[in-house]
Amino acid sequence: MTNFTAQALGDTANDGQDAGRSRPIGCSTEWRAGRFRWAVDAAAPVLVMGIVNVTPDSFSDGGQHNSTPSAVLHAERLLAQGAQILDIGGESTRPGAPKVAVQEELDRVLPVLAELAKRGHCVSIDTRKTEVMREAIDAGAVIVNDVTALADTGAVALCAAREVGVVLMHMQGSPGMMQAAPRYANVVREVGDFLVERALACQAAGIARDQIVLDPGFGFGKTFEHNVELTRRLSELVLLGYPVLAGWSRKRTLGTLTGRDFAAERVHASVAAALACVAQGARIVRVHDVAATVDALKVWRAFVG
Ligand code: HH2
Repeated sequence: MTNFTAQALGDTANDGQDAGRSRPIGCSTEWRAGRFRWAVDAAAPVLVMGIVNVTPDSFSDGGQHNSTPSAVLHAERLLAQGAQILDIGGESTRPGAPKVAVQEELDRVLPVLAELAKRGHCVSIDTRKTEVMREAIDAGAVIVNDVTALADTGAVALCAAREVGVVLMHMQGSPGMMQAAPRYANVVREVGDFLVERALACQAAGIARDQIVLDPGFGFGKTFEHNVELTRRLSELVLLGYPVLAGWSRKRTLGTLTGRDFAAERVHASVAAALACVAQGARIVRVHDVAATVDALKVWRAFVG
């Protein structure tokens, strides 16, 4: 068991106790007094965040939904399959992915996001850029999902002022170089410490605790061994007391484990990975294959918890 920073465990309140239970605990999204919250709720099912990449080059679905009508159709399909949140992204973060200019990213995501928000869906924006966050929130996004944990100038202040939910993810390095030579003395401890520091910085800037979700960032500046270790010990991050999001969908480590070179062939592996995380208390899973994941979670819930 890793000992995270003293601050981390000092204020986990009831969340920490819940998270320590042996059975998975759900989480829901809600708007209360005009504000979005992650409502941690023992009775709620695990949330499924469906991935909508409006990009030409995402590692598993690049180019499949990069026109507004096809992305909206895809999103509606994911909702029909049981997704509760739609995560809209306009810039690939795969290893070595090129940077996308702000305007280009906005042109990709805004029409899709605005249409889905107009239809009343719970929409999250997957971006690293404060400018994109701002316009996305104006267009109706209620969650900011950032693989850099709101590192961009003004991002924390913006999310605090606009009272959106945030997903703070850990990444070592940046997508261009992150897989070059990731190194950790103790990967679980370092990821946990980073996430708690970011969560506390967000809280100090005015983001409410119940708007914060943590994510270890599988595949982001981590070797195969780091990813396996983090997954096997995810319950230690759950004990930090914030809802944890697991984003294993179709990633390369799953290909290594199964011998599947093509990302689209990693559906079964992704479902198994999602369940391994849920078994340890993850409350949100970010997935491409919503139907398969939802079926698995229904069976899991009936048989396990
Ligand atoms: N993974 C990806 C992108 N965004 N966000 C969070 N919170 N957690 C993740 O694990 C995560 C993420 C990479 O997956 P994908 O969006 O399918 O690929 P790409 O970045 O190539 O578009």
